[in-house]
Amino acid sequence: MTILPILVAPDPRLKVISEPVVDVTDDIRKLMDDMLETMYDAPGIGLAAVQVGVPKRVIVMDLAREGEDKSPLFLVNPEIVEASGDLSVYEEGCLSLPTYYEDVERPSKATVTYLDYNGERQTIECEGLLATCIQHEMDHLEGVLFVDHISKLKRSIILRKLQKTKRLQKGAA
Ligand code: GNR
Ligand code: NI
Repeated sequence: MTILPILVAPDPRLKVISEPVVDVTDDIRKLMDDMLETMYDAPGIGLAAVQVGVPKRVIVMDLAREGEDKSPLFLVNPEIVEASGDLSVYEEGCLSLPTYYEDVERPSKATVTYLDYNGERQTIECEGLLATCIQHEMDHLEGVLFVDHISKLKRSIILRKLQKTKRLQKGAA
């Protein structure tokens, strides 16, 4: 398995709309294995393929806490088939927006269908952090980041600071 570099905003590759996967092949499974290792290393609770520069509709997640057994979830071509009218607010972070956290409001519950690691269709009912995380990851597949859900002022401050950090890192190298 390989730890892949994670793209950090602002980066035009994070705005690309990801393509559906035609078939869950060994190559897709290898991508999911590498993404999972990358996510655990980061560490994070979810990762979309586009965050490692692969614009395919592939997501890995693991909501297990430190000390608990790992429980990886692999979602290919996920679709929200139902979302609740009631919303909840969660303070979100993103590996592509390192060190920034903001409250985001989303449907509290969602029903999601997807293909699993073996290419079999699954349906899950999500609520709480799982619902938040799945919607956050599915946004990535549309080129959307959590900062796109907050005020324009907060968004531009965060993106400007990240741009500046990149400039300073380039200069130091
Ligand atoms: O690790 C992550 N934590 C997190 C916290 C609250 C809401 C969403 C997330 S997802 C994020 C990893 C990530 O950037 N996935 O795309
Ligand atoms: Ni993210």
